Amino acid sequence: MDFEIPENLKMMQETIRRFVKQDLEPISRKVEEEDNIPEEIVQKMRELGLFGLSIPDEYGGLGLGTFGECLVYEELTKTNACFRSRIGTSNGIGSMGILFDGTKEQKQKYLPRIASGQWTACFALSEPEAGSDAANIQTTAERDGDYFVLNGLKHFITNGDIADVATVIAATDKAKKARGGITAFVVEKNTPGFYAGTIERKMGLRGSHTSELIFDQCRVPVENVIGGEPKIGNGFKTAMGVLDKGRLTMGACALGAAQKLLELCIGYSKERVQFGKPIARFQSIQNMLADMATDIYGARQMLYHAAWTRDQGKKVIKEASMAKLFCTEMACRVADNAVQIFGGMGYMKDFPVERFYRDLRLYRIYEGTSEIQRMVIARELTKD
Ligand code: COS
Repeated sequence: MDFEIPENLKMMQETIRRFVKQDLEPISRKVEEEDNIPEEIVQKMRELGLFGLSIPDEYGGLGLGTFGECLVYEELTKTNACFRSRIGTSNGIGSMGILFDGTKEQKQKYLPRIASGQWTACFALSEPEAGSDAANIQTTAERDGDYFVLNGLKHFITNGDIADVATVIAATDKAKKARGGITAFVVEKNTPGFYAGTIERKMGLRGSHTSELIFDQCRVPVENVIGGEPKIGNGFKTAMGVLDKGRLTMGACALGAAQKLLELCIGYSKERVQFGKPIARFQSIQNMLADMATDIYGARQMLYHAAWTRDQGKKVIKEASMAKLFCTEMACRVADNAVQIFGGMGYMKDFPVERFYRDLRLYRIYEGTSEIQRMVIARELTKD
């Protein structure tokens, strides 16, 4: 077992740490208040290559493996979660379907634009009737000669309102559902009949927009089926493959936030004096700090191992779900303790703890709820 992080990834970690400290942290509150990331910050993200972290270098990305990507996200989520979210769909679920299953032409056309950050990609799976039950997609794609005609409504789509291109999962044969009835498409902004609807109002993750996407007689050429004609009906598997990887990166986001909360709590408990001594000297606070650190330590080992296993080319369906489940549940436990340690201050908007607490709550829901992760793990454990 070699737990040493390779030199190139250590340098990447350092770069992101500096970026977080110098550029992101100072504007974190402003972004929260204005619900918007300034364009100059997005431009810096482009320059750092963040939009193409895991897109291979032949398409202009940095070509990091899953482990490297997790390390970057872990650093990036030590500040406001919206910054990671801005790049996350492009570099992750919005483009991975094209990378894993797309044709050569699709990869050449879309991946360089996405990797450079010139285009933002999003992933359109969720619908009012297809949340956890992802196969129950109601958006239809009916064949009409060399086109498919898409009709339906997607919701909760991260970056939906700003996306230039979307990976869209639609039903091409409702009866067949997950087994041959669902197809993945690449749909470009400005395609007639495709537009963003309401921007949803959320509990947290301000600065990152989540919107509806509407398809109204939207004609998409057959060549935009991800993987082309032979992959018609394969969209459920494309989506699941994308989510397997996405779940690992979600774990990394939760881990980074938890680590930051622990650091804030250690600092605060050593400074905050009550009953004549720093609260860090009270056993009740020490117990909380010890539990937080132990939780984080366990989560990190699990996540790194699962990411590393994926980088060895092995399937990690069960491990990705375990890592997402454990890291996100762990981070919410840590956030709860953090609010407790900060006491009244932890409930105030003047301190970042309150924001972390709200933002982290989403991690147990999106890209598959904790209940879905348990279902996936149990199925993998009991399958023949
Ligand atoms: N990778 C590749 N293929 C997969 C897969 C995976 N992770 N998971 C399932 N499949 C395949 C199955 O092997 C099966 O194909 P075969 O019959 O050829 O073997 C097919 O897909 C259908 O699988 P299954 O019967 O398990 O589908 P279900 O409808 O029961 O649903 C879950 C499976 C619950 C795993 C799926 O609906 C899910 O992940 N839901 C959560 C969706 C989600 O995360 N939403 C969040 C919003 S998206 S950001």
